[in-house]
Amino acid sequence: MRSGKFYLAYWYFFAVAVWLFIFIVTGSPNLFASNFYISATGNDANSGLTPFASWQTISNVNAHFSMFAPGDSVLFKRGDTFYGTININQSGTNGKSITISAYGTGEKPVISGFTTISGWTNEGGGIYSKVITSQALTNMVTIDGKQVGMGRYPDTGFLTYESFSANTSITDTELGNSPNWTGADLAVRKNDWTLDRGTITNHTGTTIIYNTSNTGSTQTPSLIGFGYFILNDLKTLTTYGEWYHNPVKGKFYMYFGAVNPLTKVVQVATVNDLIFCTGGNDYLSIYNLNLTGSINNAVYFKRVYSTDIDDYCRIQNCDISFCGKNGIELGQGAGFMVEGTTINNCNSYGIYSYYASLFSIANNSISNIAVIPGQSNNPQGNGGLYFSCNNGVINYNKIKNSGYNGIFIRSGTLGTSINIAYNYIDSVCLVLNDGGAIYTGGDWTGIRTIDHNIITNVIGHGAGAIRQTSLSEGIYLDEYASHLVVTNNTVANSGNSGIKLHKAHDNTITDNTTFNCQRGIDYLNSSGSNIRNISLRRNSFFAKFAAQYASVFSSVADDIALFGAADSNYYARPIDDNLTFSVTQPSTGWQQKTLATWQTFTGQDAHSRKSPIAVTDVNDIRFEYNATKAVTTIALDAKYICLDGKIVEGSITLQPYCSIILIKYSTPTAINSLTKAGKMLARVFPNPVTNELMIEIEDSAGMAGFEIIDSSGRSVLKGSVNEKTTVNLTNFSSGLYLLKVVKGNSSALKKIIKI
Ligand SMILES: [Ca+2]
Ligand SMILES: [Ca+2]
Repeated sequence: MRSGKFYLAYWYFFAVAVWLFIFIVTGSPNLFASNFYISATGNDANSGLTPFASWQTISNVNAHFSMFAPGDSVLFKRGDTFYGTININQSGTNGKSITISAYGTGEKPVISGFTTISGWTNEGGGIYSKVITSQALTNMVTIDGKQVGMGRYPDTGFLTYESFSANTSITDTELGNSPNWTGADLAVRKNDWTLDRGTITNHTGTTIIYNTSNTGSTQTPSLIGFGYFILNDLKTLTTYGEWYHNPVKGKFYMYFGAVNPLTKVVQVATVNDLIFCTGGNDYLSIYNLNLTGSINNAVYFKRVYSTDIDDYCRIQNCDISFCGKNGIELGQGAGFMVEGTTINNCNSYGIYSYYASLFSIANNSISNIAVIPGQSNNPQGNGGLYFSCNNGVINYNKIKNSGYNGIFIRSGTLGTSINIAYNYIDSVCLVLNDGGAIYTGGDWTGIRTIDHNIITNVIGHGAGAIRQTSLSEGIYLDEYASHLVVTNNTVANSGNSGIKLHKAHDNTITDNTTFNCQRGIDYLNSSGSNIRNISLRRNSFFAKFAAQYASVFSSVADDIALFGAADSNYYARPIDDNLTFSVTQPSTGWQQKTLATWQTFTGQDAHSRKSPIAVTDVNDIRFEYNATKAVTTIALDAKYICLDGKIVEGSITLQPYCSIILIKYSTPTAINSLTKAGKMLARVFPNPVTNELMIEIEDSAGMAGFEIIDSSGRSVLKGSVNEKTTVNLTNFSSGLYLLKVVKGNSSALKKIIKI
């Protein structure tokens, strides 16, 4: 029988081998290919076959697209801007991709769907308008290069509804008849993870009836007290930058107030997608383009039918920005690659795939995704990456500022592997709650590896929700998540947990670090007896503040001791290192436990430890991480102790995608010194001791021996010290002990009080 580890390696190498093959065959030059050139100063009557006979427009490219052959390239001139949608309707072949890219020197060519507004009409009241041509209701507007949200009421925050009827109406006792919002849109928070949007079909008095058929949402509010706001109505335009677009009348409005609109550059996305492909075309390469300003997606491989499969499509070294929906959407396909690409300011996802296999998403920078409430057409979800997938890698990406999840992975069937490693994810769940920087769930048999990711600032926004606290997690193994290997990750500053398992089973969680999270590790079994076979080893769960827990275990059954095997972890809260476990189960209710009582309760964590020392000031705790590919050196302003008891000073080095927690360390005072004839031999700290006793030899050269003798004169522990060592006295009875240290011909004794 093959071990899980072998299995994982096998499939990983398989995936890499296939990728290398794809790269070699599609990356080789095609001697018989044609290049077609397009420049802003070209002429569509030209042949397009040389830079001097270039075409001029995207529409001319589209008119010729069906004549392009495998291996052909469509090249846009660098420094120029082109408006419209490139419609792909041809496939390359294995080794002869059809390429859309750049030629010349300078900045990447811009494929833009933006219309820049000039010649405003003053409508009075600070509102200006402009007749524009747009393919649909726009969902992306910028002022001076910064995205501004659709006009809304109220301008910020949420109103609260006091009752609701199914998925069709809400009643807000503070809402009046005027203005009447019939015909506007309703953005309604229905639960922690849903901000739905629908058209208001009737507004009478305090009640709004709405229709969410356009989003397909069947969600019903879970409780009263959630929030809502109104948008997509001219009457909402009351503050600078708010806009309203009426595509039926072809008119765009913006509120400027006293600001002169001529002093502002306003751009409105008027094109649905910038690169569009449907019907299933393969071997397409998109390189070196700047794609900006779409109502929907910048790059869209559309899946209408299950036969719309776009295989071996690659996007590399592109800059994608200001997408009303997704940066890149792949309906379905194998061999999908997005690398070296920036994706900024999208209202739904950075990259979304309904189904991908053999994919590689690497070295991309994705930021500001779904951060404007109500601007997404998805009632749930949204975020950096969404993949329903088998066999692929998500490596070395940087994801910053996401309205909901950072990376969402679902599926992974038997024999497949999905590797999410070396990503840096910062500031997620800014709009919705109950999500994760890395979120996955489902009882899938393929192996998902989450390795060496750095996650900082998991927010879990409470705006519009009843619950004003975070329910968001660094790494979230939600319902029935199985066969995950979560290893060497760092999660810092999570409003809820660092790592959460909700009814998850058969997972390995090793060598991770959580720092300054409300809950370091969090097991929640909310029904049945679902959490089993979890291996939890060598992790460091570090609570910075006294109100945080190193670990939280709760279950609706008395089965916490059956969750799996746990050992050699650090459960540390040096500001108050006692009741660091929160445990809830039916027979005992909620209890706080110390490491020692946890060990007794579960029989687990025999070699797990608390903080090596206590602190009285959290400012003595220092957390460092390295979210780069290079080893970094960090200068230290003082002497520090690591969780394993190692003392460091001067500087330390951090390996790529690693972190370290340091606690300021003072050399123990004289009351802890062991002396022989007035000469310092060793120090011990702390004394009195609760759990761990540090023995430090004064002259670090050479080995020393130690022995602990109890009050009856019995030797209870012996060991050796090379410079220093930590001795765990957790399981010792309280009372007086004698510590003997022997070095060379010298020995010294010290009374130790165990409390
Ligand atoms: Ca407003
Ligand atoms: Ca109300």
